[in-house]
Amino acid sequence: MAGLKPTLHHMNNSQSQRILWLLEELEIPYNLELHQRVEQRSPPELRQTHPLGKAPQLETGDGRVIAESVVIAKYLIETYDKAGKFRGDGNPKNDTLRDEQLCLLAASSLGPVMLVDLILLFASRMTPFFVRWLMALVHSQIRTQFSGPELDLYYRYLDDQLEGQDYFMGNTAPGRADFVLSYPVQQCIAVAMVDIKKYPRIEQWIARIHERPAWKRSLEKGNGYDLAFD
Ligand SMILES: N[C@@H](CCC(=O)N[C@@H](CS)C(=O)NCC(=O)O)C(=O)O
Repeated sequence: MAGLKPTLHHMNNSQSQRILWLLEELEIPYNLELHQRVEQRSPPELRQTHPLGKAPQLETGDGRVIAESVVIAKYLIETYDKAGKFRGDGNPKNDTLRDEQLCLLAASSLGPVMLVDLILLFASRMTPFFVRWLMALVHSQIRTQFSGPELDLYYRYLDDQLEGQDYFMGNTAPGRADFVLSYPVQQCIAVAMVDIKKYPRIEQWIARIHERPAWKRSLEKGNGYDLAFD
């Protein structure tokens, strides 16, 4: 399996940046297909490789196409990280259960709350000018009563998880949970959904990621990573 050359279908300004980053960290040969958003949506050609038509998609090289970032990251690490660099630092607390829990928190807990808030943000922008204030008011009420407190709960939890370590999976290198969490955390910051200053360990974690040569290379190889959507 490790002899296969995977192909990443990557789209600009999207969560597939985290998979591109992982591929660069793994330092393996891979093909990169760059796709461009069309009016914020994925382009039709992405439906030719997978019926969901979203990014990221990973062609494994043996006829299989994997969707879902969490699973793509799992596949890539299990297949190519033979030295175990991205599987935790050996501290028993940074084990596979923690990795799984943090990945699911990103995908099933934090992600949906972020999506609710993002949809309301888009709704405000799409509402005709003369009634936009009304949509903005609804958004503000929902943020005060629901998405704000929920995001704060998750961010405080995540900030605590970084106590005494540089990455969610330890001190030596990022693990799958770090790759997976990098997108929702950056997305919330990009649209000012959270005040990152309130979560100093997460702020330092993001800065640490941005300093990694593999992250920088992933930005150079990709086709843009602007999550502000303006
Ligand atoms: N749960 C999937 C979500 C994939 C997804 O929704 N990707 C977005 C990019 S951030 C997309 O392709 N959106 C365009 C569209 O749905 O038209 C994952 O984790 O990979």
